[in-house]
Amino acid sequence: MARPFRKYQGLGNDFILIDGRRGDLPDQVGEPARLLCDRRFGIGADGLILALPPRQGGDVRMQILNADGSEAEMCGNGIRCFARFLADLDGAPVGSTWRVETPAGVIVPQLLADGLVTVDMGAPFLEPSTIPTTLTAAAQLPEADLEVAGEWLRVAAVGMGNPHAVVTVADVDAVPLERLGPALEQHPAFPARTNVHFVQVLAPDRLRLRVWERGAGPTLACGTGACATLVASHLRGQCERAATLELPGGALQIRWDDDGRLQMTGPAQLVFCGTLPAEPAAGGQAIDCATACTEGCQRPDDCPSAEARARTLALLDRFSLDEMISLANDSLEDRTRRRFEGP
Ligand code: ZDP
Repeated sequence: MARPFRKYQGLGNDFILIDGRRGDLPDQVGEPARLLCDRRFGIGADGLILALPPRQGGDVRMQILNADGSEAEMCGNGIRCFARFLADLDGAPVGSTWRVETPAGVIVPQLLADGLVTVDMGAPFLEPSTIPTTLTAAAQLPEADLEVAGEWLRVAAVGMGNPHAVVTVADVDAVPLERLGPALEQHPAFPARTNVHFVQVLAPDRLRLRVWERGAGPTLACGTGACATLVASHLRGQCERAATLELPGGALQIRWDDDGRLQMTGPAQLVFCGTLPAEPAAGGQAIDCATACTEGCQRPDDCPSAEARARTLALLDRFSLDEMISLANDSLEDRTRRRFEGP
């Protein structure tokens, strides 16, 4: 069956969203995610996000697949897009909230005016085994000097459901992201791999950061990463509990409340709507009914031309033989010929 999808972006971090709240999506989505996210062979996106039926009393469940087909526990920019997606589908007004079940717990986005969405992202994970990381914490923040692609970096680890590594630098523009990003993503200190962030402190309430995402490479923004970066930078004494985080795709407002929970505010926008073609028949080949089914339908339970056949049968039902002959005689070609040759 052909399936509608929509593409959204938040600060240039872009996602394909599909509504599977009726429980009618296939279980295996890693390989399709990789293909759909491919920017040349597919639609193109940093990730695929599915809306699924809830399992634990929430309103809806969110599943996110990275562009490489791996599954992420959470996604900050993605959940803002997810809220906008649900609002657009259901006509939900400004102020609406959803309890969204994710592998990182129940996360609650709220629709604001002006295309903004604010999200209660929950409390950060600082206990090493929950991030997960082998780095240990002297005070609160797991941190160590690690050798990464031949350089020594001071790396902090923070979990937002998904893992993050944060490195403070004097100038983010000078960071060789393509070299250090993948090396730190796959460093043995992060057994589930990690998202990687280089941060430059501009002021106590202004941080600039560049992102290398686990499973997606360099992206223009990362919501969970912005939260993790604020937590690491605050615990390092470099910034306040609230700050503007400047990412390549734009700015996010992050606040770490006294109750320990993080609030993230930023934009989410619809880019376009589309339709995925029907999945090909089992075996990867679509059936050509005209040649393959001369001895009878090959897939009577799910015939790909059932709809066209039903339309034809309805037409045959509606007209008598005489009416059909006169219809055929009245074809455009015949009318044209009669105009020149006379009846
Ligand atoms: O944890 C991961 O594997 C990330 N690539 C998931 C996506 C995170 C994201 N960039 C965000 O905004 O939090 C979407």
